[in-house]
Amino acid sequence: MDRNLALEVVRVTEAAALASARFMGRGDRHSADRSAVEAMREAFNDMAIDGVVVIGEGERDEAPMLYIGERVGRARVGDVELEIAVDPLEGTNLCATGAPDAISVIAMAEKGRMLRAPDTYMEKIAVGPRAKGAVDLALPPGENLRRAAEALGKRVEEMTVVVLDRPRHEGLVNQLRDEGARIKLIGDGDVAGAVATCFPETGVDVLMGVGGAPEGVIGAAAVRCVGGDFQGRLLFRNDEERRRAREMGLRDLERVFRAEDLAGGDVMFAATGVTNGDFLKGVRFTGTGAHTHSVVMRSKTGTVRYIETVHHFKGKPNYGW
Ligand code: VTB
Repeated sequence: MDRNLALEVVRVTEAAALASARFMGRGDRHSADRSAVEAMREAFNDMAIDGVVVIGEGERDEAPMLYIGERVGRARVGDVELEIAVDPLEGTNLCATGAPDAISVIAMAEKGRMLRAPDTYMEKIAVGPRAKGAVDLALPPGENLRRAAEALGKRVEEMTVVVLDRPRHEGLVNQLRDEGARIKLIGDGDVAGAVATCFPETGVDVLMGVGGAPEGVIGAAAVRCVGGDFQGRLLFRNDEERRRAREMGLRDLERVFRAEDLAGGDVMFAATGVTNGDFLKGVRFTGTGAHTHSVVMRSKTGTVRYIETVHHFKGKPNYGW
């Protein structure tokens, strides 16, 4: 994957972040999401790739754009063929309420290397590079916590585990509390939670619990870029979900997926902050433009680039901001 794509992909997440940030705290998550989707779709047209959306806004008949199977990018002769996972606004409620850690994200992989994840739940565990190999989704949460703590050279009481704040996590949260761990309950956005485990300055050590499967693929791509560990197992609510998973080509529905199974080969990950977060600053409007804060990383080299951009709205393509 051409390294020059790193800058191009950031333009696309920036466009979506700028558009949705207009709706921060306005209590309207649908408009925030729609504006992010529209801006991202439009910004893709300028990108020198021949991409296909593998993880997107839904099936073709339920999403007007960025649907699964949609071709995106300039698609000229010679443009690289890529599989793309998008979440134009990860954390729609976070944006609608002005809560931290709403981001706009894209992950890209070589053709054939990204899992077609059904829109089901996924049980996940993520840790940063220093704890890679120490955890195993098949083990109980307490055991994983202790193993990760040992790998990081910390006491369990010094560990911070990110968990989505959902009733389904009551048992998990109780177990972690019994172990003595510190817990950060988040309203939404477990992609940002997975990414945070790889960056010690966030203070986050482990992500655990059940979130969306599509977000699992994006989180795995991110974690792979920096050598962290991500494992996921699909969870189905009913037979209809199982049927759809089989239809999408999955055979072993109980399987624990490793990061490489979710997003293999060369992958690239880019995110732009919408609201201020542990890892990225949110969009700040200035009157004549805006400042954005993004990260882009590649698995091939492990390079992590932070990009702070000063946008002047005069004379720029207008994606709805
Ligand atoms: C998580 C979270 C997302 O969905 O994947 C979650 O990271 C799982 O679904 O931001 P539930 O809301 O049903 O728990 C989101 O909250 C939204 O896609």
